[in-house]
Amino acid sequence: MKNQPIKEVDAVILGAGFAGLYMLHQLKSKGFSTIVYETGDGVGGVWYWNRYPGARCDIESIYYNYTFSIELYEEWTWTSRFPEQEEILRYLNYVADRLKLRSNIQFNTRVKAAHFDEEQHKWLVHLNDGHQVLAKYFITGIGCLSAANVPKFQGLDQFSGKWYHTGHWPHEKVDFTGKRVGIIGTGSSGIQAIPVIAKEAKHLTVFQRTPQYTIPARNHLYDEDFIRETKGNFKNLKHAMRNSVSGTPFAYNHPSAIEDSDHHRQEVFEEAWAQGGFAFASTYKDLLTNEQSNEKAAAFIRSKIRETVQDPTVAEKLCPKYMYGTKRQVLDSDYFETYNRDNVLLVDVKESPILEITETGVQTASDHFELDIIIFATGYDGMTGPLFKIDIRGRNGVTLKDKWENGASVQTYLGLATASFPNLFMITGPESPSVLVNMPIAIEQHVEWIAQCIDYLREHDIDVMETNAEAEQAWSKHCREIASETLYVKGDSWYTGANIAGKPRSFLIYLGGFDYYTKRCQEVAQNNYEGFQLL
Ligand code: N01
Repeated sequence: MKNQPIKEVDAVILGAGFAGLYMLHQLKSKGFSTIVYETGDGVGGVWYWNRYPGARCDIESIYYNYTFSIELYEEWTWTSRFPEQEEILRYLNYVADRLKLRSNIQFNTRVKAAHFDEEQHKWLVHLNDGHQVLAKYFITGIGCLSAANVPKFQGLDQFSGKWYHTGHWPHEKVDFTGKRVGIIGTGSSGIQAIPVIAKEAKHLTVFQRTPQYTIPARNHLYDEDFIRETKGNFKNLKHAMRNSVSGTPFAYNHPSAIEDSDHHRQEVFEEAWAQGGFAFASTYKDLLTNEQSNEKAAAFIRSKIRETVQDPTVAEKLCPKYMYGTKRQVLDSDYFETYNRDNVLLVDVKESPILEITETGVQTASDHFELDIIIFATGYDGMTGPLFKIDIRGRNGVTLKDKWENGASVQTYLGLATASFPNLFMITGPESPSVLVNMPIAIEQHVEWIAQCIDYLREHDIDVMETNAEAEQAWSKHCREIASETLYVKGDSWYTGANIAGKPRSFLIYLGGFDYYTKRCQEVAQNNYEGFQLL
């Protein structure tokens, strides 16, 4: 491959999900030569990979889509409140076709490495097929949850049945009929899959390490009137979402759970429980800042679990004892009800850990479970994981992984850029609001900022843009200070990296509010990109 001419473009984008597609559209519209590299054989990103049974979104569909184009919003009609993966994937395919994006996407291609060439001021991007591409701008749109975590259980290679990770689900249907299935993990993915698989499998064993606070999604079909009204209200909706704390048009309803009366608080929680979705998380502003308020929410959910699950011993095992919301809020459809089925068994692997995978199943400290299929719903190496999978090197050949000390000292400016890595932009990178905001809205804000910035660089004939060490130190400090006032940092979750053995603990989500964050990014741009050196 060494003698092949190196292709050159203005921008290389990684990933053809929500982020990569819109970034491509923006840069194409502005006349930049751009190529997207995508590992999968289709568009969709997280919605391409996550095809497991029951996969659906936990943000309501009418908010979980692009808002940059009224035409796209009006032409597409969602069928239900929380659509299944297949429908969201169809939506992203529709967008790719409607905006004629496919010709700039190279599928089945993994970017192995990207090295900044200090002489040319360009990124040399290495592909898995041996080709190299030179790009002025290197933009990552690889999401925060794309590095699957399959725990290193001893013996997995000797298992004679089939095993799957939820984030790498096969395209063809996995048939559970007559099968003994085991599922490890009870996060969002496991909790969505469990009720669906239980209905099909002969027997389902759920290996739970930590129980979850999950709220009924209460999915339902939309009717025509609702859709008409929503589309008619597009401008207001877009304004509300883009100027909100969380990228959805919701605000917190009440200031403090602990200061409310017992009677009223119960009414508020009951109403939110009946409403389903993220209404519960928005009941009181202090659920994630005050431990006593938090415990009120936690106790309410535990009472619902005890009401639903018939066997009191099983119900107790399903009751979380840590602080509500410090792991991501899960939405479910008949999750706790599933434990009332005769063909479902809950195994507490904190009490009796998994020792190994055997040829025929799972061996815990106390029992052996015979299985035909094992499903790993064991989550992801979040936030830094997707970036560290690629050999990204900035100035002096230093890798991102080394600069950030394997995740122990991540520093970014606005979650968009990091010092010594010129002309690198991260869409929803560490220390941006990312996963605690409605992702398509967070993505739109980043993409528009990056596109406008690249346009500015062209207009002003600027070759290199690089954040200052002082600017990123200040931003990272600001992120940490805000996070330290919340209960998030006390939780063991993928938010804090605690789910991955040996991963340094850090909380890399900006919690100052999406609205404030957007204004800050706008100010930086208006002040000729203060905090960046423009050379
Ligand atoms: O992953 P998770 P996920 N032995 O990390 C357990 C988004 N998402 O794929 O809690 C035994 O939440 C682990 O146990 P513990 C959403 O943001 C959204 O479910 O670490 N168990 C946990 O129970 C979500 O938060 C949607 O003790 C092990 C589970 O595996 C994020 O993706 C749908 C283990 C992993 O849960 C990740 O969700 C799906 C081990 N060695 C995902 N290692 C929607 O939009 C891990 N576990 C609805």
